Amino acid sequence: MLEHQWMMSDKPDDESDSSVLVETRPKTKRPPLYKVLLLNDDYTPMEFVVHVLERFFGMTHAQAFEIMLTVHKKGVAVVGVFSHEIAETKVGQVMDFARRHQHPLQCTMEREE
Ligand code: TYC
Repeated sequence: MLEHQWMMSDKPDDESDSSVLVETRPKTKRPPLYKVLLLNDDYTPMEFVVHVLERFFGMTHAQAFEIMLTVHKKGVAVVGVFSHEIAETKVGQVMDFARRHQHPLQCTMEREE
């Protein structure tokens, strides 16, 4: 009785050619996150900034007061981290609210490393 030998590509579902089926790591990348920054200025009232942080960033009065003081002393602070779309919305809401109240408060966003 002759022994049968499988030859290259004569076997059903041949996976011996490494160029055909190679395990690759899934290339799914998480979407980047964006820091929303609040900037200090000399004119916006402290209570207005506290109100902004409560209203648009869901902070308690105590949290908002603490972050406001950090911005006042250090010049800038991260007030939240969001997807690009949510960060843009928050920046727009703060800038619009400040403009409507004629305060020079500035809010920007920055891509996280
Ligand atoms: N520096 C402002 C003042 O003394 C208060 C202030 C805090 C303004 C934070 C902006 O993002 C700000 N009235």
